[in-house]
Amino acid sequence: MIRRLLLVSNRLPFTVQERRGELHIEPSVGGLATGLSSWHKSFPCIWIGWPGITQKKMKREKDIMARLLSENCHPVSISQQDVEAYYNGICNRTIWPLFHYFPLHVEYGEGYWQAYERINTAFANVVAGIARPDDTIWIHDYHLMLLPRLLRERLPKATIGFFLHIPFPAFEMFRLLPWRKQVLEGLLGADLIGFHTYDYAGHFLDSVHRLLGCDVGMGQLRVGDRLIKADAFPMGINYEQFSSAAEEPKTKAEKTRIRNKLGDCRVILSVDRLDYTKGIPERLEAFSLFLSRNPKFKQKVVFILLAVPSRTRVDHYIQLKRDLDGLVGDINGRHGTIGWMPIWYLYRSLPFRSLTALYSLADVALITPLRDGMNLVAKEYVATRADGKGVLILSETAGAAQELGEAIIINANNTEETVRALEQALVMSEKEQMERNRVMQERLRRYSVQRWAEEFTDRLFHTKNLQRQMAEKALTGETERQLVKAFHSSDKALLLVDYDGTLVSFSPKPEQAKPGASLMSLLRELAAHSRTELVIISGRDKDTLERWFGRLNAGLVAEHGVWIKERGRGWETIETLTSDWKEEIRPMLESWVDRTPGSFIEEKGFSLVWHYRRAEPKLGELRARELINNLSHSVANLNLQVLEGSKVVEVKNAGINKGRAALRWLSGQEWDFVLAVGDDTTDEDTFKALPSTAWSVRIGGGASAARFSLDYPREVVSLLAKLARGI
Ligand code: ADQ
Repeated sequence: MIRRLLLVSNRLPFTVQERRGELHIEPSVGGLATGLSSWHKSFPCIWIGWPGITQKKMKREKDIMARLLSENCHPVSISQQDVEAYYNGICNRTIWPLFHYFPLHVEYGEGYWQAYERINTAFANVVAGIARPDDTIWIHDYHLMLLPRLLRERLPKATIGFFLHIPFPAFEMFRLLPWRKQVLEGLLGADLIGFHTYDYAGHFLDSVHRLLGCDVGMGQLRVGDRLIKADAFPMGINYEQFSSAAEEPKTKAEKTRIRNKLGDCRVILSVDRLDYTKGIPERLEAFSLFLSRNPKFKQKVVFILLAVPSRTRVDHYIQLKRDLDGLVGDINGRHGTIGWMPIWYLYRSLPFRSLTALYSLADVALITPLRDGMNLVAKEYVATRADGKGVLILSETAGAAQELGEAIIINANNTEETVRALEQALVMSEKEQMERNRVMQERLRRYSVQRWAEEFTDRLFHTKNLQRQMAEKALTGETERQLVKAFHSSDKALLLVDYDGTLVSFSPKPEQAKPGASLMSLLRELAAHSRTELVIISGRDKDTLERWFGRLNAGLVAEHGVWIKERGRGWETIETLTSDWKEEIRPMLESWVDRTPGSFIEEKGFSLVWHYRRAEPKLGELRARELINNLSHSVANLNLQVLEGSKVVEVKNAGINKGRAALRWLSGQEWDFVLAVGDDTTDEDTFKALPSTAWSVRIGGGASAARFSLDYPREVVSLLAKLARGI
């Protein structure tokens, strides 16, 4: 449950504006604040953001600042110089174009980046100064991607969510950013990272995997001992507000006023911020071609192009404005007649009443961004049409297209397709219009902006709960003391310990993970004790284990149980195993090595292993899946099994596993203390073979039959040292 919410976004829900030398504060129109109005008022909420004026003015205008504070808005001050490098620079000249797949518009500059770090730090200082331990912190958008980490450093236990309102681009695009790792690390300070679509969430996880090498699966990953989730939360709108608007007398009056001006012309409408991502010139070209192809629509249709001024200090926007002015003039000049102007071009923001009046009279909404995180205008149009009429044409590269599949979906770069869509829309029967809209309206009504916010915060708490459960399983403090005490007071103790990933961390090459002198001396201490039996249960081949541990007074299990060596005895194999199957399987593995640079085959006595730790991670995972699939056809006939370890796929005789090998010790004698430690799926067989009183510890996260968990091999070594020290 939310006790108090700290909403952090670049802009506050109030804008400070200068009129005739005086500053006024006004609620920002549209956006998050309006959408969330009813939801975020149901509990204490503080908003942190930039009020839109410079540091100097903020200092001068103390009463404006006091008013903002009385509205629960905490301003972050930004100097004029930083507004340039941060807002007009890195945010709108670097991140915005790159994340919207406009690499040629991108400007990189070290100065921009430094401003980004500075402003994110300024935000962190303000938030950390306000935050209390039970606050929920929800950070919004691309201006603040470093903030989650900066806050995590200051408030390690905080509940932090992050939502990105623009697309997260595919790896090939994202990798172009010089500060790509810092951005990912910044975001990973959050507990939950939300995106509009699954594609964006997938792109993000893909980049985390490839650039930071983190293992990601099922939309989650771990950084240190913290679980982090990334998921899709398609943002909705305040449905009731739009659907009831058309019925309100003021909207109706406005609609009549506009209709009188239009006569009986059909209306095509588009509404956007004036931005090169919105595909406005392409849309106008398509409209022009539509008029040329369909002269019967001349004087019968009007295109109302509503563009809100945006980022007017950035060159590409200045140029776009010039181009549009020219293009609109061209088309009106070419197709217009006295008394009929095909394009009505409004370059301004309209109040809610006028906007919804336009939505409710437009026969067609032509929403064709080249790239858009979501696009709320498309949703607002459908919601406003309580009469069920109207046709939405929407481009597939808007996030909203994934939810509004009943619209006419087009590729905004395909002029022909856009023209055909306009033709189809203008002759579509009312029955079909209503059928399409009904389905979309139902969806939009259910998944409103309130629901979006609830789902996001619920999921954030759920992630926090998972973290807590993981922390409870962690073998620390009191539980660790109990384990050590139980061991020291036992008469007969059995220690079943895996090697790779448990006693030592993974190395790029298997032979590099040789035990060092201090680990060997610790193992010798444990093995030498008369009341304790140490068994190293590994997937390694027996020759390596013999070389490293042959002289230890310990039991050894090689190749996941194919070979067993009890204390003071020689190696024996538990079954009559064959290895002639290798000739059949090896060529398949070799072809996987050829297709996966960095991978290699390891041959053990009774198994073949394909290693892909050194391969490009994404390719490695993909090839591993393919290999397992392919192997499944061959192994059934040959009485073999396929084991998936950590970055390895191993083929071996069926019926062999570490659990079965462990039984050799477990069933042979009475133990009053048993501890098993391991790190991957092959160790789960050991855990499952243990009596319920045994202690079991899995290294790393993930579901496990083990009772406890530790994060790193160094913690296992420290635990074993505590056992050895008291002996
Ligand atoms: P935007 O790029 O601004 O938002 P959009 O989602 O369409 O794009 O939101 C625009 C908002 O401004 C709408 O609520 C709309 O009603 C309003 N608006 C637009 N033109 C207007 C006008 N002339 N007068 C008045 N109001 C107008 C970013 C991302 C989007 C994402 C949103 C929300 O770029 O992809 O959908 O955030 O996450």
